[in-house]
Amino acid sequence: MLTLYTAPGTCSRASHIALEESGLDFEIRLTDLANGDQRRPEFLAMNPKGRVPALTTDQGVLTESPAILAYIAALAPKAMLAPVEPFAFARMQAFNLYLASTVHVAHAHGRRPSRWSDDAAAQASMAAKVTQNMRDCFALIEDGLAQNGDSDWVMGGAYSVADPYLFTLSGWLESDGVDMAEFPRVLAHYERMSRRPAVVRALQAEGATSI
Ligand SMILES: N[C@@H](CCC(=O)N[C@@H](CS)C(=O)NCC(=O)O)C(=O)O
Repeated sequence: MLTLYTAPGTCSRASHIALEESGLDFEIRLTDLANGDQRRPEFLAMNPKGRVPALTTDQGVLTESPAILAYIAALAPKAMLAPVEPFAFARMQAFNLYLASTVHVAHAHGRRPSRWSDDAAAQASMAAKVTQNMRDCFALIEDGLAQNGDSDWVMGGAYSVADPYLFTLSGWLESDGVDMAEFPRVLAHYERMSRRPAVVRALQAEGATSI
């Protein structure tokens, strides 16, 4: 059995949507980050990183969104959630790793600057850069989407696990001070994703009242 530890509105939403798309049997454990669930001993015994997402499997625990997303795609080949051709698969991984290592980290400087400095002025200074950094990241993503021709999806061909991942991080733009309308292709992708039944189911399970 697969169990996803997830928290509403966080990066773990991408893995949750991918599981909904996959047709696999799974359950979710909602983790209350504001309440410190992720720092409780029972959570840390499962995932010492103290973060979501974490996916428990019969073979052990998986962490890191790009790894979980690729695993879900590999486990459910019939759902066709990742390209099979090696170069296309590597390109999807490059996109997902950019979201994890650059876009997510840019966002986190606003929410959790204490990860990088104890100095209040340095924290404020880092937080002040979030809007511009997110805008720069999404300008790059928008340019990438522009090269997709008629495709509705991030990788330019079929839907893949890159789509719920982009959808999830696009959802952070407003709180980071960026109007998604600055990026028409990102906005159209977000709206398209919002209509997918798997996305609606995942958000309902999170208890989100609106998208
Ligand atoms: N590199 C990890 C990052 C995971 C992460 O930072 N998750 C956040 C939510 S978006 C979290 O659990 N934060 C809780 C905390 O920092 O205490 C990934 O991509 O999955």
